[in-house]
Amino acid sequence: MASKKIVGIIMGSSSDSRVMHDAAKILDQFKVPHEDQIISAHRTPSRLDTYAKHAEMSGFKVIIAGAGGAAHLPGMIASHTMIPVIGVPILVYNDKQLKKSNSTKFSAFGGLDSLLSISEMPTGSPVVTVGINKAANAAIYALKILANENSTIKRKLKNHKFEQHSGVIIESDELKKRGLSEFVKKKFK
Ligand code: RP5
Repeated sequence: MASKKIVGIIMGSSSDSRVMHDAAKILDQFKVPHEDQIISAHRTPSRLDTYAKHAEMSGFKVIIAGAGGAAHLPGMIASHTMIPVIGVPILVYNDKQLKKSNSTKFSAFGGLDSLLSISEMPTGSPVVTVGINKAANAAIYALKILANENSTIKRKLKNHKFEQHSGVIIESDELKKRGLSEFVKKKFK
């Protein structure tokens, strides 16, 4: 596939990067080039317009925008561009500390704040919204949009669906063979 970046991944803070990495992983798996940036709607407001112009000049076909809390980024970007925006509501992860720790910080309402902020855009500037922290789904949705014009991506998506189907059949056969008690013991040991 060509190396021209066709998807923009943006996030409101470096603390969103761990969640947004899930989107990058899927796009990488499908060999779809993407550009990743931090654009904060409240800390760098002047960059919103600049980024939207940059995205259009670059020929991005989709923008995936993740933000937590009041989560203005996806909606603000959508209001600045014709490019479809997929919003990822983030239940904030604190990975900003120099020393990596497993401790997490949560947005005040467990991500519901960002989910509503992103999905409840007033009529006129829609943002398609995935579930809380579901950056992988945002990437899959982006691929579906791209697949309208790209038969290679469409073929890979069909294969991805087939793999999901086969995965369930394989697990179901094993469950049937072992019985539920043994299956659970093995799967969650
Ligand atoms: C939002 O505020 C960001 O998208 C992030 O999810 C949240 C918290 O940001 P930090 O305080 O961790 O930078 O703008």
